[in-house]
Amino acid sequence: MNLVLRLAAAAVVLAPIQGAIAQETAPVVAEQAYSGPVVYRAEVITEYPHDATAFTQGLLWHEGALFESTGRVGQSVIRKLDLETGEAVLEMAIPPSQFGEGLAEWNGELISLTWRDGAIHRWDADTLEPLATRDGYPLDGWGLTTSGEGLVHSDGSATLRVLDPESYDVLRSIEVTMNGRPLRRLNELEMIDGLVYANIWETSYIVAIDPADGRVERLIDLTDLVASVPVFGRDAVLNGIAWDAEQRRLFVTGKLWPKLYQIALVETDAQVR
Ligand SMILES: [Ca+2]
Repeated sequence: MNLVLRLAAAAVVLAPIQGAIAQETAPVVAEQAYSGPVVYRAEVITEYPHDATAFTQGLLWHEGALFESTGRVGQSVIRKLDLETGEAVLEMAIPPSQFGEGLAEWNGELISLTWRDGAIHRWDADTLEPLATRDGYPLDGWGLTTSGEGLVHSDGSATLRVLDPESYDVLRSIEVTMNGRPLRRLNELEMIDGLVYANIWETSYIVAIDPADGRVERLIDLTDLVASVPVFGRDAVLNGIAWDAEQRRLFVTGKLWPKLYQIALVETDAQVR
């Protein structure tokens, strides 16, 4: 086992995240001084309804409302949600042949990715009217958020890319590492207080990455929350992070989850090895 969460005296193996760690790298010796991420657990503050048919790919908070993008061919939409009811206030479909992915806001426009269709769509954030589409984007689209530099894009690998928000040119790449090892499967993203938070696909973990050097500074263990969600099937994974910067509220949900949660992060003594 190359990744162990040491919680008090007990050692707990974080098996689900091991697939995200590149296998070619050597395990870190457990006796070394700890330099890994600070581990947090999540405390649920409030739970809200969420459309259990929504294959959530992108989630963000903008001007007092929640916005979501969903995936699956023929079912992919961009929607503005009422937080209290989970109902869509506005909804627009992306072309039915395309598989929707991540969502970000930039200067009053929403920008949405597609998985392997090469299309990046722009939408008016007030009306969700489609504004423009760029075809031919060469990479997988997974997650998207914004930083002061531009867009931050994930493609399921351990590499984040900062994109020019107009041309989508890659301005720079960020190689993400945890304890010195590449961390793959970076999925839905959210910029919070200078760190890029990322869902790790098919795990119960969110990490917070320093965009300057790619180092994982925080690991949020949502195992208990995920276990409490009444969902079935391997696709119904934790995915979706939104940050209300004004009220400092952190929201998470998952694909096909019937609930969306406002959570608080509680620091623990656990360590990731
Ligand atoms: Ca997000």
